[in-house]
Amino acid sequence: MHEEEILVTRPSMPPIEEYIEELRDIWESRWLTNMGAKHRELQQRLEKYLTVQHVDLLTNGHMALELSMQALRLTGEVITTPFTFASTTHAIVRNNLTPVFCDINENDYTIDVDKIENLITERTSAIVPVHVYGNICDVERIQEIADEHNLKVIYDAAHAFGVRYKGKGICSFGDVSCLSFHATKVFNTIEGGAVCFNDRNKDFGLDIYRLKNFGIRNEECVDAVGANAKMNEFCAAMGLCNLRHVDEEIKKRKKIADIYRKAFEGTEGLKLNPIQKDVETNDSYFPVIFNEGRFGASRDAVRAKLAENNIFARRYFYPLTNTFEAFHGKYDPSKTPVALKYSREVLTLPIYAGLPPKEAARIADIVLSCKK
Ligand code: T4K
Repeated sequence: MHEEEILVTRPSMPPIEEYIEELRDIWESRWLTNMGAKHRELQQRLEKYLTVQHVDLLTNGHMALELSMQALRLTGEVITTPFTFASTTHAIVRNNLTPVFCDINENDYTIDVDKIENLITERTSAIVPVHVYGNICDVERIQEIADEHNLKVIYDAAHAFGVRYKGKGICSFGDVSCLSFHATKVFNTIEGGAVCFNDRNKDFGLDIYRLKNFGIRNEECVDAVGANAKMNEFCAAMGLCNLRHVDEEIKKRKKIADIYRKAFEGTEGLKLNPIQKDVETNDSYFPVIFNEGRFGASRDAVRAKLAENNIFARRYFYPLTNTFEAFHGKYDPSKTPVALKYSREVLTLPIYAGLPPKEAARIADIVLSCKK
C-alpha cells in the first residue's frame, strides 16, 4: 500500500512570502472588504488576462450564476444541462426559474446544440450552457439560436478559466460568463468567483455591482433585493499572487494530461477528453469514460481499485442534477440519456500542478491493470 493519499486535486498556492507581502498592504490600510484596492486591482488584471471587457468579482462561482440570472431579469424557463455541479441547476431554481434539461453531446459533454430548439417555448428566457472540464460549448451555434429566439446566454464557465477559442478569451462569448475561483479550480482565490461581460451589457454591470452589495444604489437608495457577495481583500490578494503563476500551473497540468493520454492511447473501452479544434484548453480535469463491456471493468471497479491504492478519483458529474433528491422526482433523467449514461461511466483522475509526473504514470498503470 502506498502511504500518501492522492486526491483528485490540490489547490495551487503561491510562495507564502508573496502572500504575506500582499497582506502587509491590507494591514496598513485596514481595508478588509467592500471593493477595496486588491479587489479592484484583481479585477483589472483579470480583464487583461482573460481578454474580456469587464470582470466583476464575487464571493464564489455560485453567486456569480445566481446574481447574473437575477440581474438579467430572467423569467419562466431556462434551458440547461444536468451534467454539471449542483450549483448550475440550483442557481436556476433559487431564482424561481424552471430548469429545462437538454442532453449533452457524446463528444465533449457540453450541451447538444441540435436539441436546444425543440425545448424552446414562449416561456423560455435564457440558455445556461456549461463549459465542462475545460471543453467549450459550441458558442457560435448557441449565439445563433439565442439571437433567433431572443434569449439571453449565461455560460457556466467554472471549468474554463483561461481557455481560449480562436485566440479569444472564452468568457467574451454570450451575455455573461460565470467563473469559479474555488480552491479546487485552475485559478483560485481560496473561495471566489466572477462574472465577465462586455460593453453591450453595461446595465448588467451596474446591476451586478449593486446586487452583490445588498442592492444598495447609494446611501439613501436601496432599489433591488440584493445579496452579500463581495469578494474580500484576503481572497483578492490570493488571486493577485496566484495569477502571477497560473500559466506555469497550467503547463504543469498539461504535462500530467499528456502522461495519461499517452498511457491510455488506443486502449479499447476508454474514451478520453477530445482535443477541440481552435481551443487552448486549461486541462482543468482529466475525465475518462469507462465502457464496461469493452474495457472489462466498470467505472466503479476502477475507482475502488484506485482507492485501495490510496488514490481518490472523483465521479464528476455523478449523480446528474436532474436526479437530485431535492427535486423529488420532478425531472425525468431518461430525457437526457447521454448525460445519464456518461454520469455512470465517468471518472475524473487526479490532475493538478503539484502532482508528480511519476505518480500520474503510476495512476495510469493502476487504471490499465483493471482491464480484462
Ligand atoms: N459550476 C460548476 C460547473 C462547478 O464545477 C462549480 C464548482 C460551480 C459552478 C460553483 O462554483 P463555486 O461556488 O464552488 O465557486 C468541489 C468544489 O467545492 C466546487 O467548487 C467545484 N465546482 C466542484 C466540481 O468540486 P466537492 O464537493 O467535490 O469538493 P471537495 O471538498 O470534495 O474537494 C474536492 C477535492 O479537493 C478533495 O479531494 C479534497 C481537495 N481539496 C479541497 C479543498 C476545499 C483540497 O485539497 N484542498 C481544499 O482546500 O466540490
